[in-house]
Amino acid sequence: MIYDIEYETMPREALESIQARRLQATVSRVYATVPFYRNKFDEAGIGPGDINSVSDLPRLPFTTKQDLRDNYPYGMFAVPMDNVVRIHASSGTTGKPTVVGYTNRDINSWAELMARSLAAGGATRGDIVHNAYGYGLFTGGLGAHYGAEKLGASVIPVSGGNTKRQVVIMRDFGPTVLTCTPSYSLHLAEAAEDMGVSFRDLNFKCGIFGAEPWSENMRREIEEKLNLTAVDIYGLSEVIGPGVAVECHEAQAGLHIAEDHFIAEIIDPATGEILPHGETGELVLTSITKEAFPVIRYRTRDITSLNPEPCVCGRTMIRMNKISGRTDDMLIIRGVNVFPSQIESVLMEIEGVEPHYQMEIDRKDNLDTLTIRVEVSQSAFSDEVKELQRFEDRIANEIKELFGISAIVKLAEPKTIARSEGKAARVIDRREI
Ligand code: DLL
Repeated sequence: MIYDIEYETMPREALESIQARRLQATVSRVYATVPFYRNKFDEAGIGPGDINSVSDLPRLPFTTKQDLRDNYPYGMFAVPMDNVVRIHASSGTTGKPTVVGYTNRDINSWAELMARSLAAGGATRGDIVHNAYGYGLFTGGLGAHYGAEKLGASVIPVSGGNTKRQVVIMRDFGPTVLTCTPSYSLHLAEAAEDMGVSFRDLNFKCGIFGAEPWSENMRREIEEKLNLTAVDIYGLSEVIGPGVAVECHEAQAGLHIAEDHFIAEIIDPATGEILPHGETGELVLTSITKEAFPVIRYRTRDITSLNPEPCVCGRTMIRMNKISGRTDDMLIIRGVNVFPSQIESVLMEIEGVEPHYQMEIDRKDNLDTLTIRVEVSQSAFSDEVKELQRFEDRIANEIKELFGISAIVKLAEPKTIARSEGKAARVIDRREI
């Protein structure tokens, strides 16, 4: 079902004129209300009057995570606190958290976007949504919650954690839609199995999974284990939260960006140069409807490409490919660039390997070493040391062949790698550089 048929299937020309008008209004407003933007624009010698169409966007300077940190906590807000009704923040694992605000109208647009996203994933008002995204400062829980209510579905606000209790709820309450991180969905599947509950007997038809990168092979694994259709949802707190882009269940091939609210560009992360459609680079987003916390050309650090091809679902909004990683989680191992998701893809191809793994990077005598700890299924986990050795060698060889990296592969016993309740921690980098 298409939730907002008018906007989601709007002819491109009409969409672009709406974008131009909204962009102009946003630029004028941030210039008038946020000293950071006014200074930046002045420095670049550009004013709101110079922005007349979407093609003028590249004339504006970028905004970075550091800029948001420098204005911690409320310096980037474009409305007085009186008009702010909600505050969220990013986790801040790499420094000060980023604080973001919403007006009443922002909350409403976000709920609309999430209603659209859930509908794109296959949900309708008759559904029961088991929402296991974390509630709190993280945008996942409340974002999906408001969207499910807006859609008219029934939402179970279970949040993350307390996994056994979640399985009981899934069995007894009959939810039909699952919302959580892809890694947590697998944790739920495993817990259910341990408790003798089979997903084949549950009522789930679809899952809307995001907040962390996951490969196509991981999707297959999830669809198989949870017996549902899995779609990818993308977003980030700085821009609004989840709902910036979502896959449609009809095609499951790329995430439609909500272009009536956000304008997307792809740039070369090293030079800042704009790349044409189809080329891979860093996603840059500009919000064009937000009131409390507008962002102009925000560098997301997420790596993807844009696909303007029409989609079978009828939506006209451009698609972005699955995020392959972040500019800051790209591993450079002895000079070779590789994203954790590329290694995940290789692992998931191998029979007997479970979707639970961790990469550890160390530096010994100035040489980087990559150790991949990966779980194998009970049946593949054999006591024969020779067998295990062969299995490890096979994985190491595949990685060597594909990426030219020598990895040390260590098979882990089933259920020994820590499970996550939110975003999975796949990489432990112990190098001190
Ligand atoms: O993760 C918002 C969200 C919640 C999205 C629930 C989807 C579902 P942050 O905590 O600010 O917000 O983290 C944003 O997470 O820049 C990406 O690096 C990563 N990310 C989010 N969605 C995806 C995805 C939420 N579908 C950061 N695929 C982003 C890959 C994702 N990475």
